Amino acid sequence: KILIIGANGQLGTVLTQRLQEKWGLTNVIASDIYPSDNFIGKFEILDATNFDGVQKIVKYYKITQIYHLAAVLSANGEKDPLKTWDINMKTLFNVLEASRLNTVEKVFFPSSIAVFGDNVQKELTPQDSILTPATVYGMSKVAGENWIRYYHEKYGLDVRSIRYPGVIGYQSLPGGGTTDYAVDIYHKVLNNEPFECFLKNTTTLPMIYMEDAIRATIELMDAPNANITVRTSYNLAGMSFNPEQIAETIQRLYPDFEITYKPDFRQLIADSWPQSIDDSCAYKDWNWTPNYNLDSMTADMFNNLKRKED
Ligand code: VAH
Repeated sequence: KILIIGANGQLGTVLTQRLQEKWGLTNVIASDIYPSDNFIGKFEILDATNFDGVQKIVKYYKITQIYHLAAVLSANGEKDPLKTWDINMKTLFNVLEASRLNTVEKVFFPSSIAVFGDNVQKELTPQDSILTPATVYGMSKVAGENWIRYYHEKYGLDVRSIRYPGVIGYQSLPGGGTTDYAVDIYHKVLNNEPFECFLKNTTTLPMIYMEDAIRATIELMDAPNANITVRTSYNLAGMSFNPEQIAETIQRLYPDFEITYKPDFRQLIADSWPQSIDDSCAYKDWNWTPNYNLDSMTADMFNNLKRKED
């Protein structure tokens, strides 16, 4: 039985559907802090900062895998630093303890390129870079990576993790990330609205299309235990682009689309992040390779967003 925590989130929404397809509706328990309208499948209201709440579900359903996808993201997280730290860490501790003390065999913990700070190689950032993140969200992911390695070393818990780049998808709206301009831009085009970008036109960031991000997650979790040599979190690369480049791919299809740039506090966060990622460990250990580039992502985004509107 699979438990997804944060099933209403940007990743959780899509991963839940994919896990239902893979394991069957009755074997997947989706959960979040608030209900999800017209959800198909098993759903539990769960505040994962409450240990008893997490353990109750793990015991009742005899959960064997947990995907912990609940967190306060980078930009939103800066509004209340100590609350962000508390939520991101307490939920992880509850997942790790409820897993160790019960039937859970595998745990997935999402990390992020937000773990990297100013003092790393910005191009093809190495897997074993020094981690001095600029945001509380990034700090909570660095701490989380060390805690999951600790639970693997001390208790033998099979916890696996990916440092996601900015994730772009049509299935869900993002919540408070620094890379979310690249999701919002597609919605603005289809609403015939001009787009004001909160990052500079030249801000290149590592990104990944939702289809690739979800496939990477499943492929990592399906890989033989012996192949996993990284027990903090795997670097993962999809593509890299800046606002000017994504606007160009869009203007090829929508010539009248207009973009203006009005950098805000999120520019400082983006400037502290890498421009591209070296994901050779993911390739070596579990054959990772992305399928989507900026053009094929843009085509797929519009095909699906327009279908949703029809
Ligand atoms: C954020 N979308 O912006 C998330 C992600 C790499 C970015 O961590 O916070």
